Amino acid sequence: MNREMNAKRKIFRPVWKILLCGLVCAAASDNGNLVENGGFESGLKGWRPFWSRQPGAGRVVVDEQVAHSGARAARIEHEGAEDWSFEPETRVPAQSGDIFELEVWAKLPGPGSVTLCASTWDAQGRNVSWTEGGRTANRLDGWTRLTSRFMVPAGVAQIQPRLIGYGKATIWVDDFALVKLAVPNAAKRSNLPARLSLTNAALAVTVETSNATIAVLDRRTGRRWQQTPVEAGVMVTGARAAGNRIDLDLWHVSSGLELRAVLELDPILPEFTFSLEGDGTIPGPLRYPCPFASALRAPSPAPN
Ligand SMILES: [Ca+2]
Repeated sequence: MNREMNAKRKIFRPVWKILLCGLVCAAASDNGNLVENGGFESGLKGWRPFWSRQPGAGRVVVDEQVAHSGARAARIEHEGAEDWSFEPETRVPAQSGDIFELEVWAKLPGPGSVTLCASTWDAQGRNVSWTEGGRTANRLDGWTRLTSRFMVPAGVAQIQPRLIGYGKATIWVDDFALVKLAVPNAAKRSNLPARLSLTNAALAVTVETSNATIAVLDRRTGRRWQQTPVEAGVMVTGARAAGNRIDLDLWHVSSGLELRAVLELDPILPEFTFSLEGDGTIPGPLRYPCPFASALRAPSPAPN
């Protein structure tokens, strides 16, 4: 194993400490719902036709016996083994940094899954993501509220809320909502430095506060590793450097949680640790810290 590889392995020894317990999550209100007829009281008006990967393998009907609120809900019946999609006609202009919350009440007493999410589209009308902010549920015996909150990534000009799922299922849905949220004061990031760096004899580690990514320069070889901000879902709201550590205040968009991160660079060795903690529960996997995309192109480590 050459020296560079040895050094690289040592660089990527981050320590992920995540402490999350109990959280109160803000709810989308009826005010500002951008989806017309999200409660299906006007039947399927304003909703696109049901789509199934296997043509003819499913449908949506208006159920007048089972409703979460009002007199009607939509019942999705899917007999196929693959995926399906059901979405309102709503497509909303959006820009990077906008925050949206999706909400639906669903009942899924049998097999199958349902995912609340949005597809995102660039200014040329090309798809960017099919499952932004995806929140997936299986087996919901009673009416259950599902929510998803996401921050619009760079390069997105429009969002399209949707429900998708996989497999044979009968799912009741009602009170679907899409709300654009005000960015909280804590996330407005006044007086935030653009970047903070730590340096020792071997490494220079830089945090970009605009997208919460980390870049690492090996000062001995000139090699640089850069994280890619893939659906990080966090916003830096505070950043401070002192001694050999950087403290970050982070806002986790989908949960509303405030997280704290500490990056510490060893005084001598080509190593740093990254710790992350917060109090609360999060609705899905935490996709942070971001991946070091450039490391994917590095040669494979030698077998042990
Ligand atoms: Ca209803």
